Amino acid sequence: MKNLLLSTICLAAIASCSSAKKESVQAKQPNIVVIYLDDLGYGDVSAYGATEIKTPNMDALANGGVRFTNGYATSATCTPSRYGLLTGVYPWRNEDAKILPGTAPLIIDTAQVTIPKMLKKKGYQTAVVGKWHLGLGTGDTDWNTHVTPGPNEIGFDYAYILAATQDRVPTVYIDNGYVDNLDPNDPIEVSYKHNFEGEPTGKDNPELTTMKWHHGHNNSIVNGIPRIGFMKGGQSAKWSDVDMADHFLDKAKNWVKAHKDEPFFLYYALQQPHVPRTPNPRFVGSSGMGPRGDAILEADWCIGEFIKTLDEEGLLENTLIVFSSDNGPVLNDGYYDDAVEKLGKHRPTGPLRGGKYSLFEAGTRVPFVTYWKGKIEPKVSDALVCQMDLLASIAKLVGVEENTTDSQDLLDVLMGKSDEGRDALILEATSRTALRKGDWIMIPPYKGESIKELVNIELGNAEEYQLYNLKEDIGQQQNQAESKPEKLKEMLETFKTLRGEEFSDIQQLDLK
Ligand code: NG6
Ligand code: CA
Repeated sequence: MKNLLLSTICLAAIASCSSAKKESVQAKQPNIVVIYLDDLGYGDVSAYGATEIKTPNMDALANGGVRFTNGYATSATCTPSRYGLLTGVYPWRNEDAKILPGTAPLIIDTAQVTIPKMLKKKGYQTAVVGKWHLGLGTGDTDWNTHVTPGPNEIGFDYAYILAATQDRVPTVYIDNGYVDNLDPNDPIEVSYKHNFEGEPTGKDNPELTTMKWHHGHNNSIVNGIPRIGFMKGGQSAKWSDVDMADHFLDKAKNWVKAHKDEPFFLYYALQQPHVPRTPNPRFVGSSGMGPRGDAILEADWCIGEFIKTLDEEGLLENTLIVFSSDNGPVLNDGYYDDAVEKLGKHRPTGPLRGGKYSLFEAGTRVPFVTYWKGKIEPKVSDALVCQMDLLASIAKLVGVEENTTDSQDLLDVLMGKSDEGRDALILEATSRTALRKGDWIMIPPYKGESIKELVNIELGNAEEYQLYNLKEDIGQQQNQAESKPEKLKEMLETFKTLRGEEFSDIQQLDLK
């Protein structure tokens, strides 16, 4: 009898324990992963129509989830887009949200709401692995001590990053605020103003370079590649460019494995296919398109390996994956690397006009996919969505109250349950702004073509207003500003309301 009682108690205990376990598994908040590429174009992915390049792992996400055809980065360059993504705030509200040098201070206020900070309230583990480019420190950074504030201070528990871009110094990894592998006897010095005595540069020592610069990129030489900015010391800490993709992939995979039992948010920010394009030798020649194509295939492989890890760890059914790019494509972004010469029939912009830096569509309209195995049904959505909307949508997903003005809760759209996207969106390209509303885009007059010739991209500047119907004219060939004055007026009024009166380019607008 006593035995029976004991075993009944035992059984009950086991049952309650296993049901508690089940409950905790069921109640576990979904993981969220943002896979973010650098300069990947709308037309660079085969699921988005590329025919000369095959990206099976990006395609698996795009064809197995919601593939947005009107998905936007906030901006046509990196820093502002990343700012918009993480804070849910239009980057033009922050005058520092412009392409930053490697020495720039952190541009996100440590009191500001960010996706990782918001998720911390719900007990998430949070990490960034890859490209940062949102500034570090408070200015005048000493790279030999704790570099702070940075990602750890805006909500990331773990941050393994490169400070700015692959083409900017310091060319070292930063592990939770400390330069990885730094030898204290060989301290790092960094300057964007002057070279350090005796240090070779791309400009003066072309014989030491293995990659040739075309414009900019003629300062310190690291691994044979001339960079933007000057750097001295830190020899043991310098990254290996050709191993960067594998290195970040390992960090991302290991972090996920270590946190698989907690809800997690990972911002996996790959560096490809930004310049300098340095695919690992395994990928050299794989695309037939030179380093740019090879770097895209390398990134595709990384994504596949990363997804495999989620699968092996049994995490895919409980993980929302967002895949996108920070801005549109560019071929020659400052190095001679055959991107132009070996392009063949490939069109990195797809059917869109412009490219990186441009107010035309290819600047900001990017591959944008949401994937969640078993939760999101495959579909193609034409809804207007922006990366800035992830903050409010994720808030809804995990049940946090956040007051947001710019970021819109589009969770149902991201989950493929609704096609009601945004009504309107301000797009930004190197401090100029335009309005997308419904099927229309209005670009105010802007002057200046400074980088146009160098990168061979139309920036979208014109002396007159431009108004295009993107549904009928995705390539932006028919300017209807003159023939549709009523539409133009309506667009200008919305633009003015959304941007606010205080902005200088608004004051120049002719609102007759
Ligand atoms: C530009 C660089 C370009 C690239 C870009 C930032 C020159 C001439 N050009 O200033 O190579 O680094 O900044 O790209 O230096 S982004 O994707 O990070 O915005
Ligand atoms: Ca970029």
